[in-house]
Parts: sequence; C-alpha cells; structure tokens
Amino acid sequence: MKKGIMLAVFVFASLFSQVAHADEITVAVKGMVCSFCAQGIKKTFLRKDGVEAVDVDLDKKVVTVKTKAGAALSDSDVKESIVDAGYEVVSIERKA
Ligand SMILES: [Cu+2]
Repeated sequence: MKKGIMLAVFVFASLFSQVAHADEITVAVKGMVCSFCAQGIKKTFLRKDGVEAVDVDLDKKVVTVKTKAGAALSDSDVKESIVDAGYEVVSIERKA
C-alpha cells in the first residue's frame, strides 16, 4: 500500500514537473550593437506575461529568455518582441 502511494506521488511529481517546467529560449538577433539595444530588447520581453528573465549577450548577438514555470512563449511571440524592439530574428533555439 505504501509503495503504491509512493509511486503515485512519484508519477504525479514527474507529470507536474513536465507541465510546469520553464523554457530557456536562445534567440540570435541581427542589428543589436550597444547597451541601448540590449535594454530595449530586455524591456520588450519583460512586458510579456510569462517571461522570468532576459539576458543579452552583445558579443554573441544572442538573447536568452527564460520563461516562468508553466508559461509558454511561442516562436511567434519571440519574433514579435524582437521585431517590436526594432531588430531581426536570425534563429530561435529551445532548451527544455
Ligand atoms: Cu544600440
């Protein structure tokens, strides 16, 4: 009986972690050159629901977006934010 409960808890926890995991999205961006660009992109992303953190690497021209647990940010959401900020998306990569 105890084993059954343990198993149920384990199954539930692993299911839950799949649903509520946060995404890490790496976006290669064309056109950003200075810290003002970086700030603009950060602000645009942070206005979106479900965005936990944004990191901009100006050397690599890469923006890393972390979503909140359980939140989803689609590729078109990502694209929209970059374009709204005035830049161009080169590629989008996701890491679960
Ligand atoms: Cu700039």
